[in-house]
Amino acid sequence: MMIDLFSAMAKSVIDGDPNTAADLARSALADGLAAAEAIEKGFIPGIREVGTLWESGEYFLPELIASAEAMKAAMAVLRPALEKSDSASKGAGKIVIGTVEGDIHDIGKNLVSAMLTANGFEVIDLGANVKLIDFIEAAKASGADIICLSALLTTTMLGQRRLVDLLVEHGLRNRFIVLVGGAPTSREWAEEIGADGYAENANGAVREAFALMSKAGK
Ligand code: B12
Repeated sequence: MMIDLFSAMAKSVIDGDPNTAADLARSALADGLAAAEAIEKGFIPGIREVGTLWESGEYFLPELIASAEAMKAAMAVLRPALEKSDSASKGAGKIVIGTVEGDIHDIGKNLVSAMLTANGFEVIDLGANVKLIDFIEAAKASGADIICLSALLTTTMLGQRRLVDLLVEHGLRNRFIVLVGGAPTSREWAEEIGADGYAENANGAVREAFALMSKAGK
């Protein structure tokens, strides 16, 4: 049963068991399950639960790290399938993405990156803990349309504001679309800091990226 499979996926992340997580991901693909569905209905609920267990003091850093490893093991199996574009919309635009400096959370950013790739965007992924100036340099060098900034900490989300300010200081604000996301951020936050867009999840990021591209006449 599918429900059992999804809860086994969630459990493998909660238990911090990368081998089981990868096995479940592999067998899901073999059974014809869509990678996106396995992630959304199986693995993400698992890592969310881990966040709750951490918040309530039941999980400590070692458990958090083990769970993140399990999540990554599943993603490593699922990401190639996720990125296999239906190629209807190649050349949707060029995107530079990364998690801002001081922040090493990259699971959500990787998911956003994979979904954008799957939808025809050319994605330059700078990784996590990325210096703000490096986003700007990479965007300039590649002629990117959009800069995507991920932040998972209330402290590092301030880097998103700083990036927008830096673009203004460099006279580049009109050259790039800025799209922000990550658990502590919101549409209100995006508006407050003068970013162009915000999305709550990876599918939303794809929708928002397309909408912002057409709004900018690109
Ligand atoms: C896994 C995890 C870790 C892993 C990260 C592994 C990795 N490689 O990513 C490890 C163990 C390393 C870790 C470390 C820490 N963590 Co942590 N971590 C989490 C946890 C449990 C899950 C995050 C996650 O992967 N979620 C799943 C993904 C799929 O969701 P997501 O990241 O939100 O991304 C989605 C959306 O936000 C959106 N999105 C994301 N990025 C972008 C970008 C754009 C442009 C767009 C449009 C959309 C978008 O789309 C994504 C897909 O749907 C969260 C709990 C939580 N509720 O978020 C805490 C959490 C983020 N961590 C927290 C903390 C405190 C820490 C530490 C400081 C702990 C410590 N004391 O050392 C360190 C920070 C180290 C650092 N400097 O960065 C806090 C942050 C509190 C705060 N408000 O600031 C949280 C919220 C836990 C908590 N409730 O207290 N963590």
